[in-house]
Amino acid sequence: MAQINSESTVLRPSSTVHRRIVALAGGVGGAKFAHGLAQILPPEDLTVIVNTGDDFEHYGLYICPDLDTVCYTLAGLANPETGWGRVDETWNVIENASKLGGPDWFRLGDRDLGTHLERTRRLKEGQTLSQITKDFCKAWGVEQTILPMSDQPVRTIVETEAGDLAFQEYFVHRRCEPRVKGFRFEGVDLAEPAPGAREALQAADAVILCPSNPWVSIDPILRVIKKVKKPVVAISPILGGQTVKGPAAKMFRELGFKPSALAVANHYCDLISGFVLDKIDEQLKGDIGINMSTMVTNTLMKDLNDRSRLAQDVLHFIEAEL
Ligand code: FO1
Repeated sequence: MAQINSESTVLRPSSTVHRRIVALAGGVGGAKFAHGLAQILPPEDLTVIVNTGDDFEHYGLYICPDLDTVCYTLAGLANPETGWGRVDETWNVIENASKLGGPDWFRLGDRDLGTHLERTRRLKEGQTLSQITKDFCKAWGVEQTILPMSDQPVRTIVETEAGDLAFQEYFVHRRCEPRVKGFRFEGVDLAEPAPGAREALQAADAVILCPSNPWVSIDPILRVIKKVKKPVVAISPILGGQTVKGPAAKMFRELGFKPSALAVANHYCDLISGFVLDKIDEQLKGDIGINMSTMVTNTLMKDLNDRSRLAQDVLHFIEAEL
């Protein structure tokens, strides 16, 4: 077990199995698990490919919520209360803009705004999102490879009974309230995996689908990278029929599936050879596909120790079963 001293100082365990891992991630759950992996694996053995379907332009700035959530979390800079945005944040800019009539439904903190300003400036200069992310990671001391799924824009559109909504409009502005009918990922057919993603997948011993929303965090990445020829393990983001955070369970229900770890396993059944579910769902183990190995463990990540313990469990499962 890793010994964790503080948010950013973690002693790696000495007796850990080392494997080259590519993790696909989006949202806060994905970032927390990726952080757990980062405590266990040598930095050169971990590549995180991050969903960019949630990206959008706001106040003329290019915002990449999932990419920033993963980077801030691995850098020890994430806001521990929300999981997104920056720790020790202040809100002067958004509050002043709001007093002048600007929108304040998407909370951009002062420190976070520095990231969006500099990213937007560089994109306008012609730099790619993956180059910018690499430079930002270096500045933040993130040694792992963090890749946007693509340098080309892909936009998740949530098809709802209230009409088609851009992802952040649905997720933050409308608080996931409209009933979901489906999803589409605009631009996905033209999007190439970011430079380095194919190579990382080729070199990987296994690919891990983090406990992120299958519909809007993992599916867009899978659509961009298309084929995965390595063993794939998924961790259920649904425990006891619910998500810790976010609308995944509601989405399953509205699309006609009873939300459960089993529904998640079925969602990925053509792709995965291993599935990790929470102890609370142990009774579902027998119903999960016969072509799949399963592991039951505690998947709740309440603190930093939970993240590295879960990552360690998943790496041992990969070693033993795949
Ligand atoms: N989520 C919210 O629920 N409300 C917000 O105001 C909000 C602001 C925000 C700003 C920067 C950022 O990187 C993320 C932010 N998020 C906010 C989270 C974001 O909408 C979601 O985490 C993802 O897009 C879903 O994976």
